[in-house]
Amino acid sequence: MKKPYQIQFEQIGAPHLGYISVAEIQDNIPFEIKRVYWTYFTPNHVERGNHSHRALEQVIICVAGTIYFEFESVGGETFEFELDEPSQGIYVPSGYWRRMKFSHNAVLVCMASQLYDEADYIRDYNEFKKYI
Ligand code: T46
Repeated sequence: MKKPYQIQFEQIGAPHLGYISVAEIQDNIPFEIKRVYWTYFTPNHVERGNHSHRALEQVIICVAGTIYFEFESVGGETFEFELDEPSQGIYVPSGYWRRMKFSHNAVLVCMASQLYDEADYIRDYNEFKKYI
C-alpha cells in the first residue's frame, strides 16, 4: 500500500525578491491533475476531513498559515504532518482516513487526481475500517 509522504518543493528566488514554487506532473506530482480546490477561513476549533477516499490521490499544500494532518490506514498505521511553509506539500494516496486542524489564516490548496465524486468518499469510520 502506498504511504503518505512530505514533498519539499523547490523555492526559486531569494529573500529580497520573493519566491516561486512549481507543481508539475511527472516531476513532483505523481498523477495527472484533474481538479484543484482550496479551503480557507476555517475556524481553529473546527476539525475538517473525517473521511477517506476509495480512489482519489492528492497533493496538498498549505500556502498560508499552519495545518496539522493525521492520516490513518485501514490497518491502523498513522502518519502525522504539520505544514507551515508554502514550499511544503504532502502526497496522499487513496485509502487513508484523514483529520485536519487549521490555524484561522490557513489556506489549503489540493491538487486531485479525479473530478469531484461523492461516491468516492467513505464518511463512516466503521465502514472505512472494514474497507479492503
Ligand atoms: C481532503 C481535504 C484536503 C464539492 O462540491 N466539490 C469538491 O471538489 C470538494 C472537495 C468538495 N465539495 C463539497 C462536498 C461537501 O459538501 O464541499 C463540501 C465539503 O467537502 P469535503 O467534505 O470534501 O471537505 P474537507 O475540507 O473536509 O476535505 C477536503 C477533501 O475532500 C479531502 O479529501 O483531503 O479537503
